[in-house]
This record gives sequence, C-alpha cells and structure tokens, in this order.
Amino acid sequence: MSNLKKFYINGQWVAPVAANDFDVINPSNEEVCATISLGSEADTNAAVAAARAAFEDWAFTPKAEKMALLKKLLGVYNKRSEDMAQAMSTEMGAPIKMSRAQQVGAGSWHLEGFIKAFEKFEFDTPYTDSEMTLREPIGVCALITPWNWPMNQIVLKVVPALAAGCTVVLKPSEIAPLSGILFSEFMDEAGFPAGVYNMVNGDGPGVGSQLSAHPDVDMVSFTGSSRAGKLITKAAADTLKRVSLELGGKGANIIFADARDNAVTDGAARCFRNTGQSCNAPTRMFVERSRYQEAVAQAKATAENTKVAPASEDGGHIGPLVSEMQFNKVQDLIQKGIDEGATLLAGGTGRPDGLNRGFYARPTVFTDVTPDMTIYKEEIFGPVMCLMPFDSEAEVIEMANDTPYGLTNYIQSEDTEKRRRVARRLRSGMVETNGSGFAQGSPFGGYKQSGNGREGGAFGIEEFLEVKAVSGWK
Ligand code: TXE
Repeated sequence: MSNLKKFYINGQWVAPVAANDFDVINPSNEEVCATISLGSEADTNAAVAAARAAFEDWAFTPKAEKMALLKKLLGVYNKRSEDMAQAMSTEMGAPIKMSRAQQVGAGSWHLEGFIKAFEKFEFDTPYTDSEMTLREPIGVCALITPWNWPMNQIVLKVVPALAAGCTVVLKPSEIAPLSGILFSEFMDEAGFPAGVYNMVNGDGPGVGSQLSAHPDVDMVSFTGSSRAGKLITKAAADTLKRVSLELGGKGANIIFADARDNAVTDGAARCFRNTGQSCNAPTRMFVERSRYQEAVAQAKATAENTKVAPASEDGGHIGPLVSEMQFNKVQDLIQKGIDEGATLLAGGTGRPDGLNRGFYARPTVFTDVTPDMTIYKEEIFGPVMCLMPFDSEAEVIEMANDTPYGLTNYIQSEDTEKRRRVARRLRSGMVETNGSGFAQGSPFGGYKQSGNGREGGAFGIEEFLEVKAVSGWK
C-alpha cells in the first residue's frame, strides 16, 4: 500500500500539512504492521473545503451517472477483495477466512443493496395534485467509523451519502485505518469527480471532533461507542447539524422451551463471532427454565470448543481482540463479573493456553448473573456471554428491555404467534427470530442509547436527505 501516510483530498493523494506518525498494531502478534499519519485541523479544513466545492455539481449530477460510478466501485471492490481481506485481517484481527467471507462480504452485500435501492428510489413524489415533495441532499457529510466491521461501516455510510447527492469526508478508525486507505484507492480507481469523496485519517479528539464541530459540515454520521456518540452530539450542537448515531448494544437472546435443538449452541457461537466485537452480539442469553440445565451444558461446551488463534491461520476460529485497550477492558469486566458474584461456567481472565503474545481473550460464559452486576449492564465487546433462566413471557420481556441499549434482540421459538407478540414488546431497532437473518437493505439501527437513524438500502439513503415541499408545482 503506497498511500499509508497520505490523505485523499480533492481527488488526489496528499501529504499531511504537519507530520504526525501513528503506528498501527497487528493484534495477532502486537507488532507494528504499518505507520500512518494523523491529520490536523488544516487537513480537516482542506477536506471539508473540497467536499463543499464539489457539492453543487454532485447534487445535480444525473442519477444515471451516479449509478454508473457506484457500479464501477462494486467492480473494483470485487476485483481487489483479497487485498481488502488481508488488510482487515492484519489491522483488526478477523481470521482470514472470516475476513474474506464476512468482513469483505458485508461491504459488497451492502453496496449491491444500495445499488438496487437507488435504482428504485423516488426523489420527487407528488403530495397533492398541485404540490410536490422533493428529496434533496443535506450537503457535506462527515462519516466517522470504527474498527470492528470496518468495510461494513464505511460502505453503509459512504455509498448512501453519495447516492443521495451529498459529498463526504470519511475518517476511519485510527486503530484500523488500512481498509479505509484501500477503500479510498478503490474510490479513486472508480473515478468519482474530485472532492465528492475525501478521506482524512485522525483520532477522535483531533479530526473526529473537528469534523463534528465544523461549521461547513451539514451532517455527521457516526458508528462507535456511546461515549464518543455523546461527545460528537455535544460538539455538533453549536452548528445544529444533523447527527446520526449507531452505538453500542446489549442484545438479549430469548430461548423459549419450544426453540429448535441447536438454538443455544448457535446463540453462543453468534455471541463469540468476531471475538464478540459486534454491536448486535446476543450477549445476554435468557433460557426458559425447563431447558436451562441443558443450556448450561451446551453453552459451556460451545465456549470450550471455540478455538482462538492468530488471524492469519486458516480455519473457523476466532481471532484476538483489536487492541491492548480492548483487551484490558474485557479482562477488567470478566474480573468484575467474578468479584461481583457471578459463576464462571467457562473461560475467565488471561490468555488462552499457548497464546502469549497478541490480544487473545478466552471465550467466557457466566451464570448466576443478576441485573445489578456490571457484566449484565455494560457492553463488554469481547467473547463473553451471560446465561440466565426465566419463568414467564412477561418476565423475560421485562429483563430483555432492562438496559439503556436497544439495538438487536433475538427470539427463538417455533410458535409464530409468540414470536410476533414478543417482538412487538421488545424496545429495539431489530428483532431477529430463529436465526433467520435479515434481507439485503433492511433497516439497521437502534432505539434508546443505541442511537438514532437507520442504515442500509432505501432507509440508509433517506438519512442523508432533506425534504422540501413545493406548492403550485402544477
Ligand atoms: O470506540 P470509539 P473505541 C464500543 C465498544 C467498545 C467501545 C470503545 O463497547 O469497547 O466502544 O471502543 C472516533 N469525536 N464500540 O474506544 O472511541 C474514533 O476515532 C469524534 C461499539 O475504539 O467510539 C473512531 O473513528 N470521533 C461500536 C470511532 O470514533 C471520535 C464500534 C470509534 O471509536 C471521538 C466500536 C470524538 N470525541 C466500539 N472519540 C459499534 N457500535 O459497533 C472517538 N472517535
């Protein structure tokens, strides 16, 4: 990768105004795998100015031209997918097989979904015989993304913003910036007009907060911690820009007695996927009392059979946590679980045997967890699951909703009426039932402190639009 220390501004790779080197650490071995530059306010301003200058033309560029560029982008993305899989695997520790299939796959899946949604999207809709409703791009958008599903999150923001007619400045996570740099190379190869897409690397207090407070940025779309989401909202307040947030989660997985046989095993594996670093991970498993003892044995076996290994190794294992900071956070929370009186069913603190270098955590399951415990309340973002019994539908709905988060909840039951009844009562943006997954372009986002707004497909495009009412159109 030749542009590691550069930013992509106004259609060119440019050096930062002032040097500020930052080492990217490979979490599988704790070694420096690349050195990038962090931007300063001057770099942020240059990128915003380029996006502003390009806005008017891009906003009025015909849909067919925008569509052709997005299709070209999809072609480049697919052609260079192996480079992208390697970059993500190295920077954030996703095992290479999983990186190819799921980390890279999520990006192309969403890109295809946006292309289909954009094709059908109606920007102008008559309201009455004489009145027209126009949907118009909001303007210059700052897109701030995290490290856990890097391409998923970058595509979920960049593509709908551009389809809506906005111009953008992307700031990828400084912990996992290689995929963002590579994606910028794809954008360059696809041939978007200068200034439509810009990318500046930087950290949160620097480029992140400068973009959030910038008077010439009309909207910030952010995915990351609730902590940073609050800071961004405050920084954006003086300019009253639109802020769309996709934050943390504490998903409940409700397993009724009539659930399919492998519901517990699937649920635990899903919790450990991506080493537990997913905002929609089902981290609190509630099992109906008559199946609880069986679930204890199944969850323990799943944790103990989950192999942990370096990202470069081929296979279906889980990799390390992304950083030393996340490793320490997860270790502290596991220790808190023990100290506060939960029972450790599997796993625990420390690294798995034989993995002494790298940010590896042990797949862990706690039982005897009560609602006052830290592990019940806080997003752990590691391979850690809490397993609890329940006795009635009303009780489990209350427990599932007993969290400030509201992103994804899960229901496992063969009873359709029960699934529908419970789904309506859960306060979350998504309810996945019986492991059936979601269709391409379906809305992704949260209630409560999991954020606002929705990403994906037509809902995702809608986020980046203003609505204008025009009377006397006819
Ligand atoms: O996230 P941060 P961190 C949660 C998860 C994890 C915790 C901490 O619980 O353990 O957050 O992770 C940018 N103004 N999630 O510290 O800091 C930052 O540069 C503007 C959930 O790594 O939120 C990066 O680009 N930007 C989650 C991005 O925010 C700021 C994904 C994410 O970093 C900023 C990741 C500021 N003041 C973590 N501070 C999800 N929803 O999927 C930071 N950033």
